[in-house]
Amino acid sequence: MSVVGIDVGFQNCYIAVARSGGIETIANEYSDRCTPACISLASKNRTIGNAAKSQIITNFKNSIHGFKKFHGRAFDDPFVQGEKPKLPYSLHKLANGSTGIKVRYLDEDKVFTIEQVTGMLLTKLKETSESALKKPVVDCVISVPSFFTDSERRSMLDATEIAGLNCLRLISDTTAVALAYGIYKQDFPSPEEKPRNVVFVDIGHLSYQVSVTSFNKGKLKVLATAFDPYLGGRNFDEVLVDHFCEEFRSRYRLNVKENPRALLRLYQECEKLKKLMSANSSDLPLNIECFMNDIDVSGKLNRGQFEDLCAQNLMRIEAPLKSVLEQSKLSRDDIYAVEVVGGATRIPAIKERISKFFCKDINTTLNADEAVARGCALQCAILSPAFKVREFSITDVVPFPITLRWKSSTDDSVGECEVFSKNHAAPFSKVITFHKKEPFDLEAFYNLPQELPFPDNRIGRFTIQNVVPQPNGESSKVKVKVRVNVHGIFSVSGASLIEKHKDEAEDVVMETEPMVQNEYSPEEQVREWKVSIILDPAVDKCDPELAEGTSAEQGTGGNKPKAKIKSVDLAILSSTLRQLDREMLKCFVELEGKMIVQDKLEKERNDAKNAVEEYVYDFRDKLCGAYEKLISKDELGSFLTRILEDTENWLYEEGEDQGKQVYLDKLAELKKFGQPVEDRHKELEDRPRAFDELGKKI
Ligand code: ATP
Ligand code: K
Ligand code: MG
Repeated sequence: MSVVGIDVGFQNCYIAVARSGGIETIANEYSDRCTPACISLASKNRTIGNAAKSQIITNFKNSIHGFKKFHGRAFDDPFVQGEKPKLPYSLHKLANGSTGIKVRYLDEDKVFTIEQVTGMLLTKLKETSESALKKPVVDCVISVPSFFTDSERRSMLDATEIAGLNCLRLISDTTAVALAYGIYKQDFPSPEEKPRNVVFVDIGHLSYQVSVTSFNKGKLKVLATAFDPYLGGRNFDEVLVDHFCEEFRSRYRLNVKENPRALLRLYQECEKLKKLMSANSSDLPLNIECFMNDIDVSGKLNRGQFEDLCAQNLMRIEAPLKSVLEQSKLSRDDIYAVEVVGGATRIPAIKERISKFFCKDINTTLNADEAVARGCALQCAILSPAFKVREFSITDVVPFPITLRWKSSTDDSVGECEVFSKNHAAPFSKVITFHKKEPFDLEAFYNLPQELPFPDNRIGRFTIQNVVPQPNGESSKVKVKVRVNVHGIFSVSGASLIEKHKDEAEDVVMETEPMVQNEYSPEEQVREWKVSIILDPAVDKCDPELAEGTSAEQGTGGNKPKAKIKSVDLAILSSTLRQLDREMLKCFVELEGKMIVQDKLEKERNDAKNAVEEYVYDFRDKLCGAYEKLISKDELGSFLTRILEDTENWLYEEGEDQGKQVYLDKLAELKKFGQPVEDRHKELEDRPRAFDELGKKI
């Protein structure tokens, strides 16, 4: 079983794996531990990661980047519409209203769903981990922003499935960081002591996340999270880009924003400048040659000016910090440490703001780029039966309160109940009891839409099927289990109808239970509902079914006399927001497989072509060197002109774009001439060596 953690960033992805020595962040084929979240499509293949990033400008219409936030979103979503004009590639409205991406691939116009695009990225990350671990990788833990809603999380899980991964848990970025921070620490307060509270801040390219987490020995509990989903390094790049666009307009009369290539180049240069400014406060130059209309442009800026330009962005640093303190009801004195990660926290003005807010120095104990991936790998190791990890329990929070709504069976009234409050522990299950005579619908939604960074507050509709009245015509008791699972996704995970037997009618178990007054009963016209049992004490068990099963016993059992009741499981029909059709998902899995094969074949074809080219160059070098004395003038002439030169010309013309076998044949043909010369050379080489060895023996 593989133990792999993946940080899928808006800009940068990192992979950490567990090996015998512990958790390690791994490098890709470019010896880079960062793989850019970038995919470039072309007429013969796809390139993903570093190679794709280098094509952002040359193949700008078909190089996809900055797509993480399209997960689970409608095409008409205001964020998607806001991004659209800024993107060099095209977005496309899919039949189900979701956001698709339109590119030219294999010489055809193709539309990919966002799950497919992230699936491609994950395929690459999977391959990178497989070559590091030298075995197949399936199981993994993947990070998502803490503020991702259900439809975003589900969409992310679908992407992992397309890539052939089995995601054991979607974990919040800041929770992964908390785990990476806490698991090795030995000096936490014991369970009965006051916990140690640590604030974690992660500012990436798109988003800003904060959590406050309490630690005791062997456990962490997230107390609250806060965020600015649209504040990250990118906003600072944008300020610089706008500044220089203005400057170049007045100085050079250039309209940069109308030229996608130039704009992309300016973005890249501004990002470089921004990074340089984190380490230097003096004037720094920005120079781009042949920028537009053959004009070279230049400019300069210093950190002070940069900070003035970014004042609006910097002002947004405080709100989430204030929010976590308020939510957790902690004061600044209760905070033991403030740990920052994420690339954008390297901006000195950001660090200053955070430090000033907490009236304390901030810590950079963790690797700013790799902490999330490491936390994911640690979570994967904890969940893996194959790995021994120190006992460590992780309790996360529900970021947005969740409410269920249903229609009364007797009149037009509507019942509502907040089943998970804000910052409720997660994963978690609860049982709610209804009195019903027929199948009914439960509608789940986020009840504080103003807190959501997502414009649609629906979660889904769950129909409890096969509900029938009791034999005497009365309502049946229906127990419905609701759950926020390990991925932070809400579901109605089970329902059962409690059958009372006639002769035991008086022996009603619920009457002896203290919870009876809390039950929802349409007959009484009270909009009361009951969250009767708290389940799931084993919060980080990997098998959610098991965790539920065991704790359900606890709840209904207790020390009360067992009633003679029979419970019948009921089927549930769920339909969730922007749910990807399962048949469609199967097709996408297949398609991804085909594209992987296509990429592999194209790579082999290219390798075969390169081998011909290399043979030509290598042989020519040797003919003028080591082989010179081995062949006659005539032979040399025919080699140089007839064979090598002809082949080289062929490679530029007819041989430019051939199948793999053609190149293999070409190479074999070349070798037929070359091999005898090589053999002669080898023989000559070996002769003195043989003498030497003979000499040694004597
Ligand atoms: P997100 O977490 O929002 O999904 P991400 O995880 O891809 O995004 P990170 O890799 O944490 O983002 O950070 C990338 C951002 O950090 C970029 O905007 C990058 O320019 C910025 N950054 C990296 N190094 C520095 C630096 N030295 N100074 C300023 N900014 C930096
Ligand atoms: K990252
Ligand atoms: Mg990140």
